[in-house]
Amino acid sequence: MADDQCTYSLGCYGNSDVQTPNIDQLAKEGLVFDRHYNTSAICMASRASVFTGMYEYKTGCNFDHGDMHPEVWDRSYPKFLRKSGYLTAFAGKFGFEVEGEGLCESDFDFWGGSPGQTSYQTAANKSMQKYAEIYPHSTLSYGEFGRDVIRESVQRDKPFCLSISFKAPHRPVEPDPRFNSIYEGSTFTKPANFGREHGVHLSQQSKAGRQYERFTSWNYDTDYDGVMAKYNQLIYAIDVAVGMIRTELEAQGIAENTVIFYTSDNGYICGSHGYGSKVLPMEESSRVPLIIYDPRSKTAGKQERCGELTGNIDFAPSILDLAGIPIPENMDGQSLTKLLKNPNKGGHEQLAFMNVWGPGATTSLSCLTRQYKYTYWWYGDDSIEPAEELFDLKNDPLELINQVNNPEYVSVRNTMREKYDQELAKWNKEAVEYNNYTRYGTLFDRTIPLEKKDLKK
Ligand SMILES: [Ca+2]
Repeated sequence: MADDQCTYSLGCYGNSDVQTPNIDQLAKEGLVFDRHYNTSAICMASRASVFTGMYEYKTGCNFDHGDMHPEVWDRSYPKFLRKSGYLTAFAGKFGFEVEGEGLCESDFDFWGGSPGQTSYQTAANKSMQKYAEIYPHSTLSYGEFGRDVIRESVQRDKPFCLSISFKAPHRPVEPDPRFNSIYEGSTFTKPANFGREHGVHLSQQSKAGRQYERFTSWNYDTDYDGVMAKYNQLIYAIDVAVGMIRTELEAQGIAENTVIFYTSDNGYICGSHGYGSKVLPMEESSRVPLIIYDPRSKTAGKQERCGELTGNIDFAPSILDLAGIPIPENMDGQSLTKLLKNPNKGGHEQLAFMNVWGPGATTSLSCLTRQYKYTYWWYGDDSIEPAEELFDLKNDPLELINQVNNPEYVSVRNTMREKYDQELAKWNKEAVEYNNYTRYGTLFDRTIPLEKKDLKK
């Protein structure tokens, strides 16, 4: 799992300006998902959902909100797998802490994890120091950690579950200098929705956070090629690490019996609509790469793609399913293994997307279906009115036209409002009562007037 990697940063997702040969090869051999979303597009909350298969309002875990509670962690995929006899391994950015247990190091047989944002300096990541001499930059150190886990598991003749959470390409911009030549002097094609002129139709609320000013303060407007060269260089090293791991699986003779997932914890807006960074519900930040390679599946080697709706809440149930462990009912996600057999049948009818981090104005709830995305921006003040966005992603994948006031979309809008209300009802019913989640049941309610909402963050 990468950190802050946008979908359009890989050859297998249509970018011909980048070099990602190992991930592209994985895509060729596996199944590529074209509509995979992180239901919260921010590091901490997304990782909590990945581990537990639940929406953020049930993990109760995000920056500004609080740590995960131990009873939530107890139902995470590493805990279930270890109980079932798997060796468990984790390296990189864990992303959250569990109350009273910290990083849960003792739940893993192999530990290369680190607190907080971790460091690109391998020597600064305590659990990874033994790799620092050969791999002073952390990205390749995680590849080497992976190789060690694979070797050791084979020696012990035990099944294993290895989770690597790369720091790359998250800021600070510190790529491994050994790859400085890869994109030297390169130019990169801007996305077709790049720039402020493609953001005028987006809500005022979405412009109230730091994502809007970062279009200029992070130089997407003035130095797009320079910024993207460094970003893509960070991803290039992940690609090399993926190659290291796959080579070791082959060398140990277990490549035909090992399933690989490749994804990112959230997407990244690199100047689309005149924004930068993540968090917001737009495609660039909420949608991420997902490749699953199961050498035993029917789709393996057929270069197929999956256009069904999937989410980060699906990882835990999928991993349990692959291991033959029953999926607990508290999980919101579903196993993706059926899609590995038939990529045209399955996935979600609808998914929620949420942001409850950052300034109150930028908090919002969205409902996604196979074709549409509806967002309710509840916030208002002297200059901003509550707003709705409706995008027809099938006919407008770049989100260039907000259809919410288009008479031709009245019936779609009404249906999407209903589906949104269903997602909100789930929130009201199931949100944890701690860490400040229940108040959003009122804030996100379309039918409660603004003056009855508590605007204080
Ligand atoms: Ca992230």
